[in-house]
Amino acid sequence: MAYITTPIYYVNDRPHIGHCYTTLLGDCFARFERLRLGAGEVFFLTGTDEHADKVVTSAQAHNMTAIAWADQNAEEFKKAFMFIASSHDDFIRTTQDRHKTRVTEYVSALMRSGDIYKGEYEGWYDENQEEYVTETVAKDNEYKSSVTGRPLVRRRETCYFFRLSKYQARLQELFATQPGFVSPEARRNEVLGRLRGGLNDVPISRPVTNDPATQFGIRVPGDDAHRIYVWIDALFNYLSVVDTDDRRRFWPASVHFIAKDILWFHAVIWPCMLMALRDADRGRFGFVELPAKVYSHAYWVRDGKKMSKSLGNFVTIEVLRAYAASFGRDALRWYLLTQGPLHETDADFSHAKFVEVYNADLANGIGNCASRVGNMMEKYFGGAVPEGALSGGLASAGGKALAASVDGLVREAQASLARHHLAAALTAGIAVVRSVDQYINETAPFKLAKTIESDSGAKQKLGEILACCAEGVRIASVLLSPAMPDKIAQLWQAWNLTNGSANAGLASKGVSLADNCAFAGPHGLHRGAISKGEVLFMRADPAAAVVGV
Ligand code: ME8
Repeated sequence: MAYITTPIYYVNDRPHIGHCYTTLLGDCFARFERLRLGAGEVFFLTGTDEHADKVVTSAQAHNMTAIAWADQNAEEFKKAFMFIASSHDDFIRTTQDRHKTRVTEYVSALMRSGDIYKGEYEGWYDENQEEYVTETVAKDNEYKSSVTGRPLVRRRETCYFFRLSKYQARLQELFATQPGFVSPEARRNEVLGRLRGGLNDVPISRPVTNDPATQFGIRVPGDDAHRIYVWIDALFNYLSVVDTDDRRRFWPASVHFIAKDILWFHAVIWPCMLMALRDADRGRFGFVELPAKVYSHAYWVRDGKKMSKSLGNFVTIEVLRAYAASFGRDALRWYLLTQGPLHETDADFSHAKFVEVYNADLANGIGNCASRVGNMMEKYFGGAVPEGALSGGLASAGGKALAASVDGLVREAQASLARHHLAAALTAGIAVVRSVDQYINETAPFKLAKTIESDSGAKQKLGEILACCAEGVRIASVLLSPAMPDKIAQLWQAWNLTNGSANAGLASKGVSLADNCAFAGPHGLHRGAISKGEVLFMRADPAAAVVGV
């Protein structure tokens, strides 16, 4: 069972590369998990976070109601995720009743148990911005508003708190007993460092006033004068969506993909909320185990600078669409997935790098290799893998070496996946292609083909070599399919693999990824009807511009 989530994104504006990236990570990982476990065992969730003040403010600026503005932007997110071929099983909007009812239920349970209580909040308030700022931010700005420069005022108000402090010891135990709870390591250390400072209870409500921004949100149960703070509302989405009779089996989440900006909420507040909920009512919430992992990636930047509205340097959906139009959607996915900020370091979106990676991995990599092998198979054997050729090929020293190399890379890919190192898993797929290329160079089937008219032994040998090549390409295609679903589907069509080996549906029949990818194993290409098909990726000219960018 696997349950994979992305953040739910604010609908104050349209989606950009950052949002697409995290959803793409979730998608690629979900596709790998479906290969490993079968489609029915995987649930992948993305969606939008709507009850934010900034949604109301930007709606007002567009002369629209908050919900109409949210509707419009939620549609943009859906379209963007359809464009990148996200395979999510559900799309949650926090303004949906199914979510709101659950949040009310969860908060009520926590109020009953005493982990949510009414208290007084005191802090530095920016009157113009209508928000509290933390002590650190206030101090850094000499107790003035960072926006208007006016003095901050000390303000007290009644609100509801979550008893976070009570969970400090249990949270520390979680970090000790589940060292992989937060990844990568640098992010885990960051959280541990902050935890040493101790945990304070956190306000989880905002007062409702005449200002429309304060009226958009879920009310605190039994107290209409307060609404639930957007973050508490938002985090609960991960649970509310699967808290139904048919989906509860998916809980707990196997991985929450997020970026480093929202790590504290996911690594600290969220697990404590879940512990509190479980304790509040074991009968109802006994199933609420803790998530296995919070995976926090770094940022996409442009020309070394963080993307921001004021700098106007966002890689927009239009830019991404232009790349997809020039190179294909799978090429865009490949670039984002393999060159993105998956680990600690930020990644630059670079045209030169895009073209370089496209040519190396795709046009000259899987594209060229599949086409060479498909062409020869069709030309010399009418596309039919000769009977016994794969086992024959495997008996030779070259075949054995190829099989060993491929099997090693498949293991490497699996180990990388277990650590959520998607780029490494995908790169292992390309390394399989490189092994096949090397085997082709060593065995020189092109040369051998020239002698098959006069030498029947040569024809048999050629069949054996090509069967081994095709088997290598098949295995590479399985490992690459989560990144390039369109192109690999096209290849499987041409190679007649949709109903047999390499089929993503094999897992549902109980075939493990390891067995699916075993070189010359039971699901290997022992037979087949391979046609050369169309070129998967045309070589790109590094000097050519991308139309629309
Ligand atoms: O924080 N590089 O929503 P949000 C990489 N609603 N990823 C980026 C990015 C960048 N430059 N910019 C944004 C929120 N992201 C809350 C989340 S979850 C319960 C509530 C991605 O619209 C990344 O995944 O500000 C980041 O964590 C998320 O968008 C923030 O999206």
